[in-house]
Amino acid sequence: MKERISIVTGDITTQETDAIVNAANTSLLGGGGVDGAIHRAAGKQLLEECRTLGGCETGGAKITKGYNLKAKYVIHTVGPVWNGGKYGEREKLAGCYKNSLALAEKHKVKSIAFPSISTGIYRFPIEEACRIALKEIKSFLKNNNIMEKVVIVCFDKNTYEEYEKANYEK
Ligand code: AR6
Repeated sequence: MKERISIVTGDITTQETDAIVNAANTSLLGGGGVDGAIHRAAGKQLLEECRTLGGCETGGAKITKGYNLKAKYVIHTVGPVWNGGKYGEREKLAGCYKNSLALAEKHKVKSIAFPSISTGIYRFPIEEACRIALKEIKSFLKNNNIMEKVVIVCFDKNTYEEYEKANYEK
């Protein structure tokens, strides 16, 4: 199990996995943070395809092609904005991982890279976000033998350390 999960620091747009996950917003029409970086790297055809999708609910996921990226697919998911934890934020964040991985499975994706969903502009507390992410990834891998690699791409050292810590907790 642990050998199928890797935690790295870096830029998700350069990952060579079959799919990369985008931490988008409900419009799916681009934004700042990792979303902006993915749209810049993929090229304007990505936005054109996103326009046809009709947005996405928080916790949901939709798939597009990767265009100029090395990844064949981009899975766009919408994390919750943290508002103190009483608005179903944890369940919605878990939904991002569950629904992204289910879509990946449907498209026979063998390797996937995730950013740290919701812990940037959306302010989800990092420690709890890491635990939720790893719990969902591990429970998916337990029941799926096609997925060879799940990479968690951390943009900064603190995020990396928090995921490493959460990964060795259990
Ligand atoms: N590669 C990997 N991780 C990155 C990259 C990158 N190139 N760039 C930033 N991160 P955020 P959110 C990290 O804010 O909190 C957008 O405007 C970043 O350091 O991108 O889910 C959307 O359109 C942080 O650790 O996503 C939404 O409106 C993590 O990715 C909103 O932001 C997530 O930070 C979504 O907010």
